[in-house]
Amino acid sequence: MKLEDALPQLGQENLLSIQSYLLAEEDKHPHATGRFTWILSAISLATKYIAARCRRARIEDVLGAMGSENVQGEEQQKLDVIANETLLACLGKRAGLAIVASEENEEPLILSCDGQERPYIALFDPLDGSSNLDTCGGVGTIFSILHHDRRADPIENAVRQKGVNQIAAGYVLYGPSTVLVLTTGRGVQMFVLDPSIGSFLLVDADVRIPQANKSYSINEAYTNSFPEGYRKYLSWAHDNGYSSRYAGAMVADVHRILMKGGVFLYPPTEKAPNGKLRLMYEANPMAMIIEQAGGKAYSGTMRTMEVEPEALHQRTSVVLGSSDEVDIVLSNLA
Ligand code: AHM
Ligand code: MG
Repeated sequence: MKLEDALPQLGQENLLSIQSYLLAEEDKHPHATGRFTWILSAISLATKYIAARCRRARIEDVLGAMGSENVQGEEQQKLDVIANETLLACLGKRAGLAIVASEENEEPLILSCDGQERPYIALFDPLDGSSNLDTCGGVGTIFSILHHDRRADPIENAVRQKGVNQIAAGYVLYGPSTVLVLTTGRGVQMFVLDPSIGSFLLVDADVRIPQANKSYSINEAYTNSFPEGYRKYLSWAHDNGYSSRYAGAMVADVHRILMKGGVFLYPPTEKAPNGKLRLMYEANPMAMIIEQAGGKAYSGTMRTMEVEPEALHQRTSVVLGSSDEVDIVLSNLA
């Protein structure tokens, strides 16, 4: 008898948890120490907790602004702080991590200087698009994992690595369901949180972005302050039957593009001449996911993951999505 024949009631139900998936992957690497799996399991735990807090935010009265600003001079939402502390608490004690860096903290948190036993660095945006929470809109966590370079002096400099050095990247979208999208450099996997059992379950082991879709995602209200090439692209898209969708939270917008195709853009503006989004913990992890799914990701006319970072909180412009759609944008920027 085959296994499938013995499961008439379960049929095709998805019953592979992220933990089982990671352990199975670890098994394929004879020299794996388990530390990497341990770090990703901390992210899974933290984001389950954040999902629960987002869901109860109105009831617990933790919506709205904190009354303080983060390092970027942006107003912090109460849940930005809760999400940040949750990730720091879960990651901060995991063996294997040397440095943790967050959008919400000016300086990276150095967990230990003995790089030997701590080969990894984690960077994250704890709650991207958090102002959406007030209106029950989608928000997310974005993360990037790098190898720790023990030669860096001072040690803080170890975080400044190109996106091509990422060994894993992902995001969690807190929407009608909680979705975790992960890449460890061998394709893109998608998990959905089953709240009734508290596990992220694998629903797609090889996510591919459609090659084209006549859809763009941009804050079009800023059009007059975009560089000419972006205005030219938008005018071309208007004449060619494109539709527009913009949630105002990068995770929600990029997830839609990953699923359905299209292009996400955040160009330079007069207010943010280098772009608004952060290279190291927003643009780079999203670029790795999109490229691993078969799409493209650029900062202006340069591949995002090739940009040499000069600062942890550096900003960048973003053009990412279906390869054909990104090519059309780039042809207008040239
Ligand atoms: P945040 O990290 O402070 O939440 O800001 C990033 C967010 C992205 O999620 C989103 O793509 C962008 O800011 C929206 O900006 P705008 O309101 O200018 O369109
Ligand atoms: Mg953000």
